[in-house]
Amino acid sequence: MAEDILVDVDNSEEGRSYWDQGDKISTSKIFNKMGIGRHSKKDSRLADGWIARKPSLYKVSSEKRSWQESRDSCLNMGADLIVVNDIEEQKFLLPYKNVWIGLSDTDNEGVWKWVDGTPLTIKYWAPGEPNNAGNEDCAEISSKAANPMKAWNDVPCYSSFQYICEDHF
Ligand code: 2F8
Ligand code: CA
Repeated sequence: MAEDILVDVDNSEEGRSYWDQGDKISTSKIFNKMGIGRHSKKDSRLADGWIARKPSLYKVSSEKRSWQESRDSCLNMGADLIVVNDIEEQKFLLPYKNVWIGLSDTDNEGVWKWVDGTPLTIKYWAPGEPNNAGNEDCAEISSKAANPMKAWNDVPCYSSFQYICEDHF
């Protein structure tokens, strides 16, 4: 947030100023009056196709990448891969298949970790997963799961999938 300072009002162009000559006005009031205050990060994200679901914003990629390249893409946008914190967030994922989520066990086989460092507590693995069938260290939403609420699957991190970035309001 820019520093809010008091400035002198220049009323030299008659009829064009909102304030009287000699007034002191704060820059935040000027920006609000000009509409600049409405151009928040959230607004520009929404204009760019991000989906709002409090307290987060999500962007579903159109392109496919490896897990790490997907994560880097999210980080480059000031976000990260999605962290599924509760059942409501898992429900939000229902329409999306074959997308990366921010979960991996690359650092320590069998110890699944979210990108934000939170431990894996609630889990929505498909039956029999994660099975590490051929060095599978990254998690996707499987398109083959019978129950979409139990659909996570571990796959090789070099696999190419779409991905979901998450940012917070
Ligand atoms: O592509 C790897 C993927 O292959 C199968 O799913 C189609 C495995 N599922 C079962 O063995 C039930 C996945 O575990 C594996 O990740
Ligand atoms: Ca698997």
